[in-house]
Amino acid sequence: MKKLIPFLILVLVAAAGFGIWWYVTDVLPEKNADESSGTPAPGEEDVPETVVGESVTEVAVEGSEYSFSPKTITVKKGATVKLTFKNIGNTIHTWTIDELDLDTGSILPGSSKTIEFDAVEAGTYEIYCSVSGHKESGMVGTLKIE
Ligand SMILES: [Cu+2]
Repeated sequence: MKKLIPFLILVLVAAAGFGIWWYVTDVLPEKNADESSGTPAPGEEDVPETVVGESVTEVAVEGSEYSFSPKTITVKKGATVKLTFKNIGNTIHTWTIDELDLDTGSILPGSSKTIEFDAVEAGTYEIYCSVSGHKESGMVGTLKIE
């Protein structure tokens, strides 16, 4: 019997070792799989739905000394707006809305530029030409998002 004790200890250690190995290789992976399947992967949660068929509104504006035509632009909330500003005047002009961070930059006479933006928030926004003195000379307009 005394000779059997070291042998039994060896068997117990081996069994324990096998038990740990079995737990790590078989049970843990399944546990992890169960946990991850219940929660969405990062980036998948709270993604706003893309509206199918969202409209693109194309707007053409001309600028000269010292006015915009059309002066007032109305677009639908949620629309993607493609706005083309053409300078038909004899000096540099811009089409700018500070509140929406929109600006064509300086457009040379005879040139044009298209900017694209999403009409996200309903409201009335002031358009102006940012060239010094032009706003004061009446180069202003209104963008309405409704
Ligand atoms: Cu101007």
